[in-house]
Amino acid sequence: MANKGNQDRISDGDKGRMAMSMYDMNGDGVVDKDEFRQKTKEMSKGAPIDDAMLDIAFSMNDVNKNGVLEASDFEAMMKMSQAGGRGGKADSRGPGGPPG
Ligand SMILES: [Ca+2]
Ligand SMILES: [Ca+2]
Repeated sequence: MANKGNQDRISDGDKGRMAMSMYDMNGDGVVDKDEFRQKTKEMSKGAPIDDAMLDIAFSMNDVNKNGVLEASDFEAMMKMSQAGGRGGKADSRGPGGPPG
């Protein structure tokens, strides 16, 4: 592959797909709530996670609200978090969210 000197040039779409495929356990191209739960619990290494909290996280990630997470959902999430955490112009938004 020819990617000399531009290793950082991964498009948002690619990042979205990569993030999605991390959660997509059965490889059907979408992440359903079950996969999301399983993967999140797996990554939390035994830390207790409320199913209710997972539901909230899932619906937050499901940007287009069709009940499953697709690459485009992850892409949209990434764009949102980039827009918020880009250092520089501080908005009058207060410091982050509440802890927990
Ligand atoms: Ca899947
Ligand atoms: Ca979706």
